[in-house]
Amino acid sequence: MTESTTETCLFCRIVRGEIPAGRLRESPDSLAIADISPQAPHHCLLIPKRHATDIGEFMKGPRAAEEMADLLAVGLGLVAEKGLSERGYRLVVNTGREGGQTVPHLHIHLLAGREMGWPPG
Ligand code: IU
Repeated sequence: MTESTTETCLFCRIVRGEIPAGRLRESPDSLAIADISPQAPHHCLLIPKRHATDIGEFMKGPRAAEEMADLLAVGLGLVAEKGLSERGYRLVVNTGREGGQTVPHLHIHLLAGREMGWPPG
């Protein structure tokens, strides 16, 4: 699915402001929100405004490289703002069923503030 937006997608609805969320940072192409069920002291979601179900679909877009760079820049802005780089942090893209993806709109998890295990569960 590569439409720019959808009526029913949860994250498209958050981007449009139809569903409230803890909006942390925004650019014309990207939105960062606080995860509703945080798995670490800092748990944000970096969401591209253009709808794509996963990273494979997203990267087919004509401006994908630019949009992805912007999404990461928004995330790194949060890293700087919250002072996370010294202790470290983790970026995660769950993809598909076995990858643990539950919301079918690409998003990058930004997790920080506790010791992370490896491998992830
Ligand atoms: P996942 O990688 O697709 O499993 O991540 C989806 C995330 O979206 C997950 O961490 C949820 O807690 C989060 N989330 C949210 O922030 N707000 C919501 O209304 C819903 C899910 I539903």
